[in-house]
Amino acid sequence: PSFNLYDYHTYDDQMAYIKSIAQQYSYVHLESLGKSVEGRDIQYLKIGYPSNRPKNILFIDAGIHAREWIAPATAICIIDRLVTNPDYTSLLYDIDIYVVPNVNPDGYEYSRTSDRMWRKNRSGPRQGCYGVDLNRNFAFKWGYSGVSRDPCSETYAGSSALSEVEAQHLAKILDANNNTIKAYVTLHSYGEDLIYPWGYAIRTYPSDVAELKKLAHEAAEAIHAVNGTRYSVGNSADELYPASGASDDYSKSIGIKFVYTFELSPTSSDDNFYGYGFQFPKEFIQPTCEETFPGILTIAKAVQDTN
Ligand code: 0X9
Ligand code: ZN
Repeated sequence: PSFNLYDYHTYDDQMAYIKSIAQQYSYVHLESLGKSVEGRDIQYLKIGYPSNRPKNILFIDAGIHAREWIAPATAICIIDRLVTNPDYTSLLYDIDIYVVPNVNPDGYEYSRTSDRMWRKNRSGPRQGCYGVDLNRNFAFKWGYSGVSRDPCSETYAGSSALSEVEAQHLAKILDANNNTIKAYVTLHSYGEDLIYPWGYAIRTYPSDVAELKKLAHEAAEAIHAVNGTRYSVGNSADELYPASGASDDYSKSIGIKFVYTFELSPTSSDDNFYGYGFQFPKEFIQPTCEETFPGILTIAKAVQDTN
């Protein structure tokens, strides 16, 4: 009742909010992926009406990187939009939408209370340093590019593929549903980019890249129509940089069709890396959610069309 969608919240408050949504709506269920390394429960929502046949799934996660606060805030706002608007009832009869608002609760809390620029999880220490970059820890081309073997680095890939419990939990649910998850969207910040695999090497694309690109452009167009924000669409390695072991490449490698990383606002052109890029004022949560939501709906409709 008192939850403000347009503010940044503690992890406990985020979880209390999604729990309250599950209690309020019969077609929403609260589940757990498992615990983080510090023992926080990584909870998520399954949104969709029951059906006799297996339903295809749009899987959304956020918060893999601790400091990217706009991502969990947007995920939670997307949940609110989906459940409070009756326009989406028929969509939710056709497909299920799973939303994990915060994959890395330990890192998020550390970013809130100790080091605003924290990116990794909080495992360790190793050589006196904490954390693995969860978006370098997945089991596809692990350690191949854009990673560090130094535990003190921001992009430390971990001691082995899936060494981290948070990555294990996410991989497990993706693996278990790889035939029915038709789209995987992972919310990050920042840059205003909508990027697709493969991310591990430049100019290296899945065989269905034309379809990925087409849907990405449709989603970017839907985003643009809201406030005029122009997302750059492209291959993640070409558009940003090569980096392997990320959750998007992993999802694509296990056969999920439409795989996207959203780098939410702000854009990188008008700020400084250690400035408000990650420290995006709460006033921007609402416009970011309002424009991201139709981008997500575009992908949800593509999942619906796979029926
Ligand atoms: O480097 C990352 O993990 C992502 N950018 S961020 O600024 N949020 O850290 C981009 C990941 C893109 N995907 C792959 N390289 N596979
Ligand atoms: Zn990120």
